[in-house]
Amino acid sequence: MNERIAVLPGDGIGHEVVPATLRVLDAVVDFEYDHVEAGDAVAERTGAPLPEETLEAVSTADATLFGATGETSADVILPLREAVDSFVNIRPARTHPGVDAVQPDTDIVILRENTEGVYAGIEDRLSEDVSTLTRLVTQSASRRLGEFACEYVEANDHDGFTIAHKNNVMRVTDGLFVDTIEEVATEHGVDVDDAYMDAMATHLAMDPSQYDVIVCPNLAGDVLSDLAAGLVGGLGLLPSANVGSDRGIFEPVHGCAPDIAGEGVANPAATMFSAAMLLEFLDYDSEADAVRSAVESTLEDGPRTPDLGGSATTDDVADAVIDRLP
Ligand code: GGG
Repeated sequence: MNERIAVLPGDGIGHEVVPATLRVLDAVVDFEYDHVEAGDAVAERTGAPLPEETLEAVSTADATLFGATGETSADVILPLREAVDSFVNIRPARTHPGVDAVQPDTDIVILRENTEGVYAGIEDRLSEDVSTLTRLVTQSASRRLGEFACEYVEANDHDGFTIAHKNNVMRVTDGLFVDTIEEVATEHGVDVDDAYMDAMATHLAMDPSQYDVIVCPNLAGDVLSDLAAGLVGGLGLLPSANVGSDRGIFEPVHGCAPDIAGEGVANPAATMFSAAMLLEFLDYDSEADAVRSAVESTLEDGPRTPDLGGSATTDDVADAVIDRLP
């Protein structure tokens, strides 16, 4: 039976990079698509950003290809991640031959905790003057992330991982996060070290080669991955996989880019790399390799969108990628 993929472009350039990526997917697999909607435009039209049928489609699909949302991100992507029990967001950042990079030696993978931290949504407005945010860190989520990190480094031949944290300030929450993950790494015999996330940001900007796999809390992962995108050529290049026990949501790291939305010039590479991660997740390994190689080859000497210094359209890039598939 064909895999059933929920397709959710979201807002802005999501409506450009997702269709371009579906053309590439259609050239290598025969999936059944369930087209659904959510985001700012849906909220404006209906009053609610995440329709029930979208939640249902994503909760039951084999995987979801997601574009981007804007103002309603918290109301869309956070419940969707919860719906597929996605406890980790995998965000690889590496340089690509032919693409100018601030740091050409970047090859890191960020494993971002995906359910809690300051993104748990526990915020309050206590008075005109005072607002609060509760930072949730549990031993169970930290353990689950630690287990995943150990299995990930073992399966992908990494030497170990570095935990990014701020346990000198957030002593209780990041204390629990670091202690739990270190304990799991010791149980697995996996090498682990740690770094303060602020110092890590400086190290990443100056010499990213000192890091390989980084395991971090939710907000730190969101910020560090955008920093990593800046090192390798921009947000148009970074994919991500929200992985749960048996479902996943695959999305570019970038947002809906209202400044260029509608012009047809958004870089689809991040979404295409995300589609390659989706294929891998569903065990279509050779198709994943084919898509990844075709996108790499296009980045190296094919048409480029304006973010990479070219004048090609999103569809020109998709055409070139499809031409380079085996
Ligand atoms: N496709 C990525 C996207 O829509 N990003 C918007 C955003 O703010 N995401 C928050 C998050 O990744 O937690």
